[in-house]
Amino acid sequence: STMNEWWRKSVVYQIYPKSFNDTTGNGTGDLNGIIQKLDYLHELGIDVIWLTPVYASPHRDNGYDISDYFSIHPDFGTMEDFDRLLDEAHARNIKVIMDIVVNHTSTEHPWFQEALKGKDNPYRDYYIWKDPVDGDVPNNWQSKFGGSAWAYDETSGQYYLHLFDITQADLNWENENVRRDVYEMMDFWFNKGVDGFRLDVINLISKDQRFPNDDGSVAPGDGRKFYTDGPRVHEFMHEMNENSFSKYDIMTVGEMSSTTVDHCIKYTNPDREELDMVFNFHHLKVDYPEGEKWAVADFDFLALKNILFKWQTAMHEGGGWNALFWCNHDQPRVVTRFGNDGVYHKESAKMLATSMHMLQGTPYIYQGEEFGMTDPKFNDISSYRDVETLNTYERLTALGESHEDIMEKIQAKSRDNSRTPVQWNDKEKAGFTTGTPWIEPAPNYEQVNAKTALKDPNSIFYHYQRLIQLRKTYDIITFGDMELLDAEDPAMFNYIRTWQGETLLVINNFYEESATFTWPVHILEPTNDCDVLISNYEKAPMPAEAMQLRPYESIVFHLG
Ligand code: TEU
Repeated sequence: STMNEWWRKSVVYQIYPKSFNDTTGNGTGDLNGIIQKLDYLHELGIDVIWLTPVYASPHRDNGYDISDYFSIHPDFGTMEDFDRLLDEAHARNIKVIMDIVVNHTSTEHPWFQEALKGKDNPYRDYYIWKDPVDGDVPNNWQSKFGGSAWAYDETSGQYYLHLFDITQADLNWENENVRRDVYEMMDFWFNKGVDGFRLDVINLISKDQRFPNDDGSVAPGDGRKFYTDGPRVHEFMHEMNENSFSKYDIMTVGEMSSTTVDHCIKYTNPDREELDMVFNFHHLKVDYPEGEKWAVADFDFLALKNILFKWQTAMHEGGGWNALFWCNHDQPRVVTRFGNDGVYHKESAKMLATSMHMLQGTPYIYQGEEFGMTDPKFNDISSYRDVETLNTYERLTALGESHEDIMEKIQAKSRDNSRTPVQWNDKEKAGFTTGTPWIEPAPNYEQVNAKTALKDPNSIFYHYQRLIQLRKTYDIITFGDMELLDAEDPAMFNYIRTWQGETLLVINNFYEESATFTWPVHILEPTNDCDVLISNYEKAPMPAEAMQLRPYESIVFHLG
């Protein structure tokens, strides 16, 4: 049936290879570095690893600008290294999914190089070219990385579209040759034994062919209204599924920086044969005041919990499936952003893990999250590497903002927050490299590292290990209904899962201040045969009508 696929009970570990583990001393992580850590990942208990792009690329956007879909970037290793990684992972019953970027290619891709040769080149229409309008850009769309989404090509006197960096030219999905080439490329990787794809910004591939101006009715700089969930997006996803995915026992997850729950039900309801699950990011925009990412603001907890709850119930009712995550290579570290990376580092990291992993969906753990890596809070712009961050520094400087204000925003929101080297131990460069790392480790690597975590039975690592085990043991976590409790409470994220007479009561205090949990006696009695599946203090409190929760206290009671 459509509820027993392996990926519904899997936990996925996201690897950003550039920052994972370097075995050559060139300062960037590589595929052999991942092979070296497969036993560690097996110990954690994860089922799937997701590699962000390792293809040939000029690395203007760290590999999300692909110049050859069929080769491995030499910094990461060779195709033989990749094949060995696949074999070594499969030998440990770990599946491997790749990141695929088919909304755009690097402008160094041969297709784009051909397209530049002229309007009559057969590859010209692989991309989106428009004549100037009144001697200027074709419309007012803005690139996600700042500036116009149109770049001028002197030779042909036309503009090409780039929703991201100027070196990331959007593919023209109206062109069936593009679609055919993409599906054949996917088959190449599936035939090598790859177990699935994470599809980058896949809900942007269908553009409204009228290319209307953005009328400003959506969050500034996001522009999602005109190029998010476009007119033919579901047609293309179904065609991709029919031409490629459906032939293999694989999993697919679509990345949708912004979208709607109705579209996500359509993307993931199995009857539609499109994707298996989707990432959406609305819960990760609750500290974007008026939709503005580049601002320093407390997060809106009520919005956070109600967005998570809305996606849980709507997708459950609609037959959709969520990817569950707090962070990835584009987001700040969750324990700094939504928890406490100081005194209550351990308790808050465990609370955040439990609050996400007890939901319905497939959980994703981002490298280093499993032992509580934090934002690096670098003080100088020279420590940052990300193109979006560097563009933002320039843009805000030009707007006259002070260096201090800009650095505060960058410390809070830069994508480099999650791209510093994984902290393996307390040695030089956190055990990531013997050379000069492409980006410095966070200053706290002597205290926060995998080696220390493995030696501490109360570490965040073993909390994640147990959460992963619980998902395998208790079907209620995968299949159960979800009911939010205390919806208006300003500090607790409490919910109930029910399934075939079993009940999970999940209680999370999101803050340092003590909170009073009132037992939902209308649903179940606070009896002593409620066992505690997992908690984040030495001793969990006994069930009682009113329970005083400690800072960041998190408890999962099981009944039935
Ligand atoms: O990111 C999708 C995206 O919309 C980004 O703007 C992301 O949501 C934003 O940076 C969060 O602040 C994907 C990849 O994950 C990202 O690394 C790439 O830069 C981007 O697509 C372009 O390929």
